[in-house]
Amino acid sequence: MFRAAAALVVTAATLTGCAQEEQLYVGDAWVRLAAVDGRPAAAYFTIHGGPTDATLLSVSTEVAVRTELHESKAAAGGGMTMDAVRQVAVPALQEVRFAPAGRHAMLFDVNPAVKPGGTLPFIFTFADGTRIEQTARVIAAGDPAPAFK
Ligand SMILES: [Cu+2]
Repeated sequence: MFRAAAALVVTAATLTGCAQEEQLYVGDAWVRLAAVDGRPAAAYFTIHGGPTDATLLSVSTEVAVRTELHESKAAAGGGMTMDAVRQVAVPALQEVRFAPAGRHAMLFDVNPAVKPGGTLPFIFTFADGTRIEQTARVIAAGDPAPAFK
């Protein structure tokens, strides 16, 4: 009995002392391939701000020739339009979501060997030189967004 209780206390102390969730990191990354070959794919993810403000400069993957940061908006005449953005601010300890109908990374000239069901490695580069690697799940154009957790 006593031993079990002591073990629980140690576990709780370890979790509390772990500062990992306060570091800048990227989670829940996924890619929706285009419905038509040759059209760009889109990558979505959530950036979790660290202890200081950060600025995302680029997202890249070796299977796409070019990647741009985009932001979708409602178009004046109805429908959606998207603009390229040069950088995205990630305030300290805030979540910045890249999600359908909002911000995304657009992947141009994706290697046709990339198929739904796999994963792709991405590198996220920030203005202070930080580079974070994260793997994204790949889904088909018509698939629902994956549920994480
Ligand atoms: Cu786009």
